[in-house]
Amino acid sequence: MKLGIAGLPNVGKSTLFNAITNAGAESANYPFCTIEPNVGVVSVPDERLEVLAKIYESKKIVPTYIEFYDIAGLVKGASKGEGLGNKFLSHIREVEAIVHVVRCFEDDNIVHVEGNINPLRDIETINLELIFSDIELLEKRIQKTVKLAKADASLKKEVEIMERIKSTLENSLSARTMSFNDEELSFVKSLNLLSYKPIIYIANVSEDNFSSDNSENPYVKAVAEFAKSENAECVSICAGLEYEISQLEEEEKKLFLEDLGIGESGLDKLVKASYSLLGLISFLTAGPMETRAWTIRKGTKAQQAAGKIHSDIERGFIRAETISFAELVASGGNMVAAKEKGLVRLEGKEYIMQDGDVVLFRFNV
Ligand SMILES: Nc1nc2c(ncn2[C@@H]2O[C@H](COP(=O)(O)OP(=O)(O)OP(=O)(O)O)[C@@H](O)[C@H]2O)c(=O)[nH]1
Ligand SMILES: [Mg+2]
Repeated sequence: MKLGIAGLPNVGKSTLFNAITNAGAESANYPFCTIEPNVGVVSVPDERLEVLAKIYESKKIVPTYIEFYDIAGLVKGASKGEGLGNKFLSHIREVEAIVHVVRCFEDDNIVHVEGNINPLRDIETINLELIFSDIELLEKRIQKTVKLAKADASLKKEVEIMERIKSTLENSLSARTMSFNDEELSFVKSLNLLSYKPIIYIANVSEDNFSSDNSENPYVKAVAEFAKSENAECVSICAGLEYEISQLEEEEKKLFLEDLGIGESGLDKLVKASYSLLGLISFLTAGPMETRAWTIRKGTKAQQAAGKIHSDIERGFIRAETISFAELVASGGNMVAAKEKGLVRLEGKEYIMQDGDVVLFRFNV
């Protein structure tokens, strides 16, 4: 489950990566500072854990994690090999979703590879490279499948889907702007197209006019509007500032955020949005030893979810005693009271887990 941080060179990708991961990746004021991707593991902020830990008097809290890749900057011509482009594109192909950093900060001291600030042009530059790379992939794949379809007519459908995607791409539109039926979807996903990967656009704004609400900033507006056209999300942050904040001690951090009038740092917002972008949700377990969040894909059934904790629990699954976090809190954190009110459900193995389910699995081995 990893996300790749992509964008033009020198737009603040490594700065953002370091702010999220504290990994200390090299960040410098020149393009192509990053060549090999940096990998960082980030815990997913979840306020529910602290509440549960209090209720259960847990000794420790174990959050869940996602991985970020800090990828090298792409430039125009990347899909034709410019600036090690093919290598960098292959790094993007390995991730499940893209965090696209777009420069929205003015700073004459920081080189912009295109000379000036223009978020929409930059988005288009990157997206076109992803699109070109996808077209090349599709052309090869179509050629191959057409041959195979001579012996196996069922493959004609695949050719038809690929042709349809290719013509969308040729109109400079990303594959993620298209819709597919359930049957087509698994094939489309298997193509692993860059322009079909889920994406979040990050408007990297300047520290000068920073506020918790940047929605009136014209650069941010432009990025947000574009994101909306792709049904994607846009988060505005100031990577430079977030990096500074990430270097502070917990107490200082709180004061600083209060000072700026922000309750939640942009990074927390970003990490949460990334988590849901990957189609992930958390179920929670709690007891005196630990309160813990577990990652599953949306739509996972109770028995498979149990397997996240231990394969024995999955194998010997009997039922899942489940209550939603909200209902537990509404019952004053009192499980006995919640049970009396009938809020604790006994779910079977086919139950589709919901985000924030607090679960006790009963099993038998
Ligand atoms: N003023 C300002 N400068 C920033 C901000 N974010 C990053 N920078 C600066 O921009 C320069 C490039 O930042 P990096 O994080 O190395 O950029 P990158 O996108 O990783 O660059 P490559 O790895 O070369 O593609 C550094 O000098 C940063 O300090 C910001 O929010 N405000
Ligand atoms: Mg970098």
